[in-house]
Amino acid sequence: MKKFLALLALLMFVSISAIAQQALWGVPTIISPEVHKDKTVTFRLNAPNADLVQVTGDFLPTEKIKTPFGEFDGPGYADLKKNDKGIWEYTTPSPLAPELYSYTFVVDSLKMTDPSNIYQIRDVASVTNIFIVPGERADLYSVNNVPHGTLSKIWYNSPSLGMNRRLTVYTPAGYEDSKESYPVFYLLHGMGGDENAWSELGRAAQILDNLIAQEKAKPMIVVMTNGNASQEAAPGETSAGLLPPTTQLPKTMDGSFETSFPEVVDFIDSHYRTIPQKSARAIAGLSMGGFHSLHISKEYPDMFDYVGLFSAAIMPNQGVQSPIYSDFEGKLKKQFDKKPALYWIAIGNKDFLYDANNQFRKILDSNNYPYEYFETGDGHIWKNWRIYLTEFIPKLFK
Ligand code: FER
Repeated sequence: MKKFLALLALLMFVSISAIAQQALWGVPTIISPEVHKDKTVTFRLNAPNADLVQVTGDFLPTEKIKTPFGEFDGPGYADLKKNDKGIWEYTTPSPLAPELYSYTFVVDSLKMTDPSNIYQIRDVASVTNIFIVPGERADLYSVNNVPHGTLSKIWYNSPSLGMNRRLTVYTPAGYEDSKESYPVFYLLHGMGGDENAWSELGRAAQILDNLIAQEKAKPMIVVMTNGNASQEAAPGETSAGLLPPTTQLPKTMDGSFETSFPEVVDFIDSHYRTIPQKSARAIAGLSMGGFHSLHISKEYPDMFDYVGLFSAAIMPNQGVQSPIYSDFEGKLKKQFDKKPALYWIAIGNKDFLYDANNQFRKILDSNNYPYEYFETGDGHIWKNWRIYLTEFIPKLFK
């Protein structure tokens, strides 16, 4: 009997541990990437049978790539070298500037993420690894030892779009225990993005935590919408199942999202402790989200005192019909007659929307509408949008 009980106990232990320990043995045995003290970085991949291992990412000098929008500078490539243990390795020849970088490996022409690096993010339909070279502005992208805000995923009802839709909402540290009311910043993503984009690719929560802790930003609520009017939520977060992400969604940039936007503001003002007035509301977005911010802020000129266009698309595509886009200059005049506290335009000098932004600025200039302009290098990339966010937030709610 004793023997039987001991056997039973052993069997139970083995079966429980088989369930409990299935992931315990997956700890990587090599370190990749390794960010050295001198800010050079080493990438490693254990692939003894591979013939060619490369790393591609935005830390490398750019190369020309073909896209549906034309030819642009894209992430460059570097070859790894195999050592006698079958481990491929590449160390950057010089220190990298502080920044959040993304990369993948290419193994015998197969693009793959780094199995030693669990830190991955999705950008539209691509997944890449990330690493941070610390220092300067990049320290705003790291989780630091400061009070942290809360990120919530919350559903609101949109009668005009006919569905419940998901928002990501950042409430600043202390929100839960305070009785205060806060200003609200609506932060909008680009094409192929969703309500997750700014918190994941844009490091919005880290940037806000850090700027608020440094007293460079007012504590604020930040609402990250889903700007795809045909979508309830990010891919995989709806009853439609684990759909592949796409930029080709119905109702893209056709006026539907702009028309529905007051429903978001009403929901936020009725569910959070907000200061429900123009002087305490900001709206900004990247690319399609900049386009949305431009058109929403001029459609509802009493709603937002602070407007940010980050690498924004400006005009609707040809053939798009919506009252939202009619009387462009007349509505702009109404908006600027009401003297917004800040109209802020930022773009990289290699962005495919650079010329469109110049033309828009000419319209503003010729009417003497005041705005601030911030130009960076590079093109239509997340590095720029994180920079713009860190520049824009300290200007809000002064
Ligand atoms: C366009 C220019 C820019 C356009 C879309 C964009 C659909 C948006 C790009 C982005 O959000 O990254 O003409 O047409």
